[in-house]
Amino acid sequence: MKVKQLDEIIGTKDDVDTDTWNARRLLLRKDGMGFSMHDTLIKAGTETMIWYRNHVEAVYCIEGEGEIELATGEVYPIRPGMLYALDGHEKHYLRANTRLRMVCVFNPPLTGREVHDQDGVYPLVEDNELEARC
Ligand code: 9YT
Repeated sequence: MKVKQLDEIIGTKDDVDTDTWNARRLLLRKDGMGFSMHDTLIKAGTETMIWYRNHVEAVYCIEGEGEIELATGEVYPIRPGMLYALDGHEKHYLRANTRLRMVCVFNPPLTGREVHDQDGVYPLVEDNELEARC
């Protein structure tokens, strides 16, 4: 069994900060669970275009207020207790009215360094590439 504390992740390479979000990656592919789990802060007043073309993601809001808008135009408010599961690789906009704190789970698991490209996509890291990177 593994035990981790958020405090031990903050400030390390598994604490990934961008203009619009800050993902504290608690479990990654290297942990061998088959998914990754992140405690992610979405910065207040931001909008992020996201498209997990290579992953499914479940997101559970534990703090803050915001919304998710799908490419179809459907808008869902986000508040504590709201979960969304992107089981169809939906392209979306994530907006934070106040700072959002989200628990995010990805399958396949992130390896750790991923940030969105210009299309909002995280690359899929294959086994052979991972070995080359490590
Ligand atoms: C909710 C969401 O997708 N935020 C972007 C960051 C991502 N969850 C991550 O890498 O932790």
